[in-house]
Amino acid sequence: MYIMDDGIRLNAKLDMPEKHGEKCPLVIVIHGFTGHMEERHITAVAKTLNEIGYATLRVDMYGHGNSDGKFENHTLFKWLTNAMTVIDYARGLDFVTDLYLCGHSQGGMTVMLAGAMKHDAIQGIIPLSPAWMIPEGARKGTLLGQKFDPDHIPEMLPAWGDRGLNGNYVRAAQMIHVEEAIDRYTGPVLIVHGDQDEAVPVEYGIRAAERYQDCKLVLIPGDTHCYDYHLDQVLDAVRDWMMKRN
Ligand code: FER
Repeated sequence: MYIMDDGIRLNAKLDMPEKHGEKCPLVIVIHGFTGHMEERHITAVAKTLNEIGYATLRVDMYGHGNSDGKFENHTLFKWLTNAMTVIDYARGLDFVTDLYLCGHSQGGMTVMLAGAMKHDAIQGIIPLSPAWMIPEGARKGTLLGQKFDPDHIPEMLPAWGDRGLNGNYVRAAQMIHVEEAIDRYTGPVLIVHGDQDEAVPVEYGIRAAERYQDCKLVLIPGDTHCYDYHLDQVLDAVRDWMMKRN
């Protein structure tokens, strides 16, 4: 299924809970940078939510998975407008009661920002290992393990593997201030972060949790960015927190 965002097709998959009545709550689930909706940790989180009565809407964001747009042309601005469109789509579904946002890494930062922008439309957010050091890195000139002059951004940056990334990604990221989004969102938050995260230092999960008004933080000892060792503990954290809300 595709959700249209101003001419861009966003590949999306709706999974209903195992047991449900006419209506149920729904969680939008967003992958990270270079990721997609079929990644192991993304499908596992969605399945866990489906088991406890939540529908899930997994989405491939601009330039990722089977959505339109080129990876090299994606920016956080594009992901944010994607997220707002997907939230509006979900709110328009007849069966949806409450609405939650869950995202991993760059998708985690996206739900922090979209949660602030759409705070009146959602009941809670779950940033998983949120990569909210990206704007800071863009301003300092350190991203993707590379250094560049933040005042003279290259046209293209070499990104993961053989993929390049347009310098406009960095320009957009430089203008984003996640602290403002944290302060603006006063609803409930669950942050989960592995303390051996090699891509997003765990300190970012801790700092965000301290700054949010109403946040539960679950640290996973020994785990990595994509939860290679203890995905089950991530799922337990999400299940425990969401069970109390439904
Ligand atoms: C970076 C480190 C991590 C970066 C992006 C990420 C664009 C995002 C990771 C993810 O979403 O999984 O330097 O630069």
